[in-house]
Amino acid sequence: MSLLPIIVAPDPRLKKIATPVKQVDDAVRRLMEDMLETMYQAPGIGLAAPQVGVSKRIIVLDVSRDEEPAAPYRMVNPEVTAASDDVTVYEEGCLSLPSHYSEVERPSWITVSYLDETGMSRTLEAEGMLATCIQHEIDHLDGVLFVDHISRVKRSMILRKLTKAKKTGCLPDVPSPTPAL
Ligand code: GNR
Ligand code: NI
Repeated sequence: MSLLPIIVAPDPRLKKIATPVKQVDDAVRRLMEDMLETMYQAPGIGLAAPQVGVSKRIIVLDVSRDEEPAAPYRMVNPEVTAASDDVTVYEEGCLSLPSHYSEVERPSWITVSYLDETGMSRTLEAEGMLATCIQHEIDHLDGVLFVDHISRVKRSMILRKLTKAKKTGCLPDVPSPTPAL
């Protein structure tokens, strides 16, 4: 297992629409294990492949509390198939927007379909923090960050501060992969 560098916004790699996975193979399973290790170490409650520079529709999450047993989810090609009309507001954070938090309104419960790590099709009904986190992670697969759900003024302020932090070397610079010749 290995830790993967997490990309911090603003970065064009966080704005791309990720590609569906064709086969849940060993490479996909290994990536999900590395993503879980990276997420737990951060620490975070979710992580999407585009955040580690992989433009594929893969997310991992674990919203269990510290005193509870670990409850990792590994989801390939996740899709929200139903969502409640009623909404809840959570104070959201994002590993790609370090040190910034904002209240975001999302459907209170959702039904999500996905492939698990064996390639088996599954359906999950989620509410509370789990529902919020799944929606936050699927947003990443569509190039959407939580700041895209808040006012333009707040969004610009957060992105400007992150740009400045990167320029002053206060945030790691994750190198783009060398293009293949
Ligand atoms: O660690 C995280 N916490 C969090 C809190 C509220 C709503 C969503 C999240 S997800 C975030 C990790 C992350 O950036 N996942 O993409
Ligand atoms: Ni995030």
